[in-house]
Amino acid sequence: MRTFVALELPDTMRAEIVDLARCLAGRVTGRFVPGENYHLTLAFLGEIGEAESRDAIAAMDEVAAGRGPVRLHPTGLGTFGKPSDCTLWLGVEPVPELVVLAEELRAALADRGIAFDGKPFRPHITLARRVRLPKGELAPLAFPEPAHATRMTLFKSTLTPEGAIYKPLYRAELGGAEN
Ligand code: 2AM
Repeated sequence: MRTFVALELPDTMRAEIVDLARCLAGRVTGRFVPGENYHLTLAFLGEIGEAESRDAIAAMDEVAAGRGPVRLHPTGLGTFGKPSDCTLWLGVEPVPELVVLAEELRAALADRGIAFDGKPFRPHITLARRVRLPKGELAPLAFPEPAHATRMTLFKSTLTPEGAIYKPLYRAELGGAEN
């Protein structure tokens, strides 16, 4: 199965990002991600089997133990790829608690021999893919308020012609709710 570990977003922030994406959808063309699929990836594992998923869960539990919620502070829009065909995302400030969480998770996965995409961690929430950006600046937009993530989740990703379907396989709690 195709998997990744990500932070789930608090409901208020998710709703605010849906509003932001709605504004953007009026200004750029692309395949917008449905709100229920928003997440912030910490490690993309790709294809793994049952044994590796058990080890990944153990790594998540080890890293989540004793850790509190992680602050998510949206910083602005960014893109991967060329302006005529890019991925459009909402960037999140790489505060130490978030960067350390990703680093510790990746180290705990590596300790168990689990491979993952080793690209440097750039915290972001993908809003749309196959985006064609207009020339010039996008008009001012309302960005979501900072909030705290309380769940680190192992997701199974099933790719379909209509888009990816994400199913939570395991959730590690990051302390109490503090939104
Ligand atoms: P993206 O949103 O920037 O594409 C599920 O695909 C999640 O894992 C997405 O958040 C995706 O980031 C991320 N991801 C990281 N590395 C990936 C890779 N090599 N292939 C697919 N998705 C990857």
